Amino acid sequence: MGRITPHARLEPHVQVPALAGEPSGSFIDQVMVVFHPGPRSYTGEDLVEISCHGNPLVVDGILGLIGATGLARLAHRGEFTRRAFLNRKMDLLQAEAVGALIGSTSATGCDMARSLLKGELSHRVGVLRDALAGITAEIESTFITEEEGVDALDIRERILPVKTAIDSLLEGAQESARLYAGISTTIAGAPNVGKSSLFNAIIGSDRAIVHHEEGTTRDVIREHLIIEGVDFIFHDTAGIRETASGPEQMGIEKTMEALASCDLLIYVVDARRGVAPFERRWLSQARRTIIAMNKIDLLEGEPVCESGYETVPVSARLGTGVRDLMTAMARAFSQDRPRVFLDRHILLLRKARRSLDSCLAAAREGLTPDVMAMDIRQAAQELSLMTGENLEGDILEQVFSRFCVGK
Ligand SMILES: Nc1nc2c(ncn2[C@@H]2O[C@H](COP(=O)(O)OP(=O)(O)OP(=O)(O)O)[C@@H](O)[C@H]2O)c(=O)[nH]1
Ligand SMILES: [Mg+2]
Repeated sequence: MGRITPHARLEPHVQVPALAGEPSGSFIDQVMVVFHPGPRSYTGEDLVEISCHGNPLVVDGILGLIGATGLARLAHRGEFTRRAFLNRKMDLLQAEAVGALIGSTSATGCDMARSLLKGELSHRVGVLRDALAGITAEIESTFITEEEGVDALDIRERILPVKTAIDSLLEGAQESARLYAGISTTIAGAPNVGKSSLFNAIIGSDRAIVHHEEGTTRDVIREHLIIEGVDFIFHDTAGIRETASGPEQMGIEKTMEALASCDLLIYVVDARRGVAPFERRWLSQARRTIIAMNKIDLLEGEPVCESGYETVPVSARLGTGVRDLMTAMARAFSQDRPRVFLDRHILLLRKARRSLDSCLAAAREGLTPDVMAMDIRQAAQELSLMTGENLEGDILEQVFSRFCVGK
């Protein structure tokens, strides 16, 4: 039977070179092994890690060697992290953070996942849940001792700060899922204003075709760029005009779709002409808009700014103002990163908030503390589900089935 033979005694947490192969002498690879005895391992159980050369055939060979012993099987999706969670090495929020970190395709997304992994949200949610549990315990003890206890006003005073804290966690949560994936940015405007030139100037290469004739760009062109730590996914689009027909019209329809679904619109105008009245309705299509007043090198005098929108004068041809535009873009998205960005967490926080709202409404209607206690208990329960206490198996299934094999 094949074996993995270390060249030295396996000390805990010390990497040792080893030979993976058949005792007869044919070997598969020279590997490194490290033994992590529980509980000081990722899963909390005894764990051996084998590092081999990065060829899938070598990996298959070693897995075959281990499988042939009949002592091991391949892990299921997320099984390592699931075991770590079940062995209390991390709470569910942190386990989900591992999945989010592995799955992130953007620097911002990695940042957000890391803060979740560090346990910042776990700590905050834990404090809020304990506060709510404390209040219900107090209300309930009044029933038993029949003493004069907390009244509705007291409860209201103590619930309000918890609700405010949940409100602040949920602030920006809507946008956070997009931040996690990267800011979808559309460069749009009338034909020939210099959209493709600006796109090229921003990404720093001649990716899109630039031409003095109108209607050059037909298909949406996509590029990814990190600016001051924020990920932007740029789309250069066909010029919008109302009288287009044929393939140009089809290009414009794609632009309109991109406008409505993007997180940021860079609307390019020719500084000599400014924003035409018919263009105002495009400007308001997007969630956020920055106007790039292009071709300032051809302008005599000052550009006319469109009120209500941040406007940056640029010359895509000379590169003037392009850095200012990029800084304005990053600034629009680089405020405090929202801590809550996974749907499951947003949903549970909203439910908890709803229960607290119902509790506050009960206080206003003069209902007794026992009615309020039910709502508070419910809210505490939602927060417990966030960190993974009292979980049903199917929630674990949902969380870990999104992981890849081997984590
Ligand atoms: N002087 C000057 N010319 C520019 C500037 N930006 C673009 N141009 C010129 O304007 C013309 C059109 O540029 P494009 O970048 O193709 O414009 P576009 O908006 O992508 O055009 P369509 O895709 O056809 O809608 C080209 O001849 C560019 O060289 C600028 O800042 N200054
Ligand atoms: Mg173009």
